Amino acid sequence: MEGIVVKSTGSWTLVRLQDGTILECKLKGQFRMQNIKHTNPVAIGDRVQVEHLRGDSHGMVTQIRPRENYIIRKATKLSKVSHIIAANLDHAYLIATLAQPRTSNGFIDRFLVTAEAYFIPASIIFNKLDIYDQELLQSLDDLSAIYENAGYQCYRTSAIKGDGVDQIRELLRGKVSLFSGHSGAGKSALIKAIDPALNPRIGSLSEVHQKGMHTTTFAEMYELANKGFIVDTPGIKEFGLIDFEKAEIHRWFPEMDRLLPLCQYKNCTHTHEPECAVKSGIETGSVSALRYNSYLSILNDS
Ligand SMILES: Nc1nc2c(ncn2[C@@H]2O[C@H](COP(=O)(O)OP(=O)(O)OP(=O)(O)O)[C@@H](O)[C@H]2O)c(=O)[nH]1
Ligand SMILES: [Mg+2]
Ligand SMILES: [Zn+2]
Repeated sequence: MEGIVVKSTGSWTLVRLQDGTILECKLKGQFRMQNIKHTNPVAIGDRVQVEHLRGDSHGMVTQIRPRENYIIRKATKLSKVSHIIAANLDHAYLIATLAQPRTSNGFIDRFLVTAEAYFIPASIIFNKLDIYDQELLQSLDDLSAIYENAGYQCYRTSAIKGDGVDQIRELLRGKVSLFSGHSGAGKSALIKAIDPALNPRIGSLSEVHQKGMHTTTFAEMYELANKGFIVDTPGIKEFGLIDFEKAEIHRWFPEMDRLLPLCQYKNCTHTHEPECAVKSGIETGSVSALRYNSYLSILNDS
């Protein structure tokens, strides 16, 4: 039988079979051995072959189909092992907030760079709109302009009040999508708002730090009423990048990559070189200094 992995806890893998039933499965031992670079041998969204003996309460994953794509990160930039967040995705959404807890630009850019490098279309959803004051609404306008100029759609929602939720529901229709972001940004609350029939656990915020409480502990794929699939993921603190070559990093900043043909040197790193189109772009405003600083920081870490 064929199915899609909808949850994996290490010891158990839940597979959604073609008829929609969910079967608890074990993994054949060989998968654990094959994939030592990754912490997880099977990822959410993997298409798998399952053996299910009559009368048995659980099945066995016997084959993992080659992935069309996947998105991956390290827990921190120093980690040796990487984690495949999900596979076979149509779109990845970063759920960001400007308050409680604020999502940093560095985090947003590392997420976007990874999505670019793994060829997964990405967008940003700014959630918790209901708690932004005038000043935050102004910085939201500024940030959205920066990211839209770079080529990323920005959306605004309040999972609590319901603003913007209809639009997101339509984006997810018939697609396999991922929600990622910091703990407490409202990934699970947004999923609940999109499809009230679903019951992902929604957390609280710690009173003192206004940070999330790591409520979602395992990634899980939910089926929406509109035939979309959405992967809810545990909040992450850092988006550790997978070893990039210094020379390739600008390729994952689309607005900088576009300018490379205008740089004097074909292998311009946009740092010290003369006649650099990216650096003049910062002066004329076609490249944001914020994004350029993220680029430098990633370059520096690689
Ligand atoms: N004011 C406001 N609060 C929200 C909104 N969305 C979520 N919250 C609150 O933020 C807290 C965290 O929400 P969750 O949905 O659990 O956050 P999460 O991103 O899934 O967090 P993890 O599962 O820990 O990664 C809860 O107290 C929610 O009620 C929103 O749009 N506005
Ligand atoms: Mg959650
Ligand atoms: Zn350059």
